[in-house]
Amino acid sequence: MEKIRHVAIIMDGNGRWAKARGKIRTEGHFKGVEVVRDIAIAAKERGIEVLTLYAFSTENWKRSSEEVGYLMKLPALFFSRYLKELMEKNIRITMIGSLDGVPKDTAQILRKAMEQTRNNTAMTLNFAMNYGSRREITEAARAYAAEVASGKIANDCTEEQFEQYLMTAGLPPVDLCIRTSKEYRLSNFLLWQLAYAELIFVDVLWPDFTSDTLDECLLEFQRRDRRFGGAK
Ligand code: V0D
Repeated sequence: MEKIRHVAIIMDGNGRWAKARGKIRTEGHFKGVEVVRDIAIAAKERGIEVLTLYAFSTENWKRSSEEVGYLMKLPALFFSRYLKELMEKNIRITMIGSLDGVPKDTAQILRKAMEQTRNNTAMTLNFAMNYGSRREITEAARAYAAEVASGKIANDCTEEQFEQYLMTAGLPPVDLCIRTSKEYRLSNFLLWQLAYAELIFVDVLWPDFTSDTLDECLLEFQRRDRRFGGAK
């Protein structure tokens, strides 16, 4: 049994879930928040060290202002309901992406939750917020170039050194990426980090995703032979 340290999830299908029930899209997002809590707890119980969830992409700003406005209130809803429990369960909240453009009150709530949980050690619940992988890599390249230009370092970095400029620096490598809702794309999520990860696409809408679905994915991961391109 290979240990799974880091799981990433593209949480898709909230709109479709709502539509199928004659509800509006935001009702799917609302249900999705509860599922985030359930899957975070389940992941912790299974010994996963880091769970990275794609909450809001740099492309999501193109949605209607009503929907964006609603989505931006969900972190506050999430923490008002679950921060106490996350503290009790010793879960640390971190973020990748950028708080630029995020409403001030929401950004403040996110910073406060990170600050309050930063010494927790049971699991890291890492939210990708206003995140895009190409932007992440571009910014890493700029930061690296700036250090070379200022003479701090030589222009001879390896992959291992370059990775230290990505927002996931310090986290274990991603072992498994799950995408829900029958979409078969990475949608600008963790492009560098998923180079050797197992990819699992499940025909379950995010609001219907349960700890049993997670267990099926973890079983499928164990069935696959991970060779990292070697002959073994
Ligand atoms: C809607 C399904 C939790 C995906 C899950 C801002 C789309 C529910 C958070 C959250 C969203 C984010 C950061 C944080 C704590 C909680 C969240 C968004 C959307 C977009 F620190 N659920 N959730 N954020 N949805």
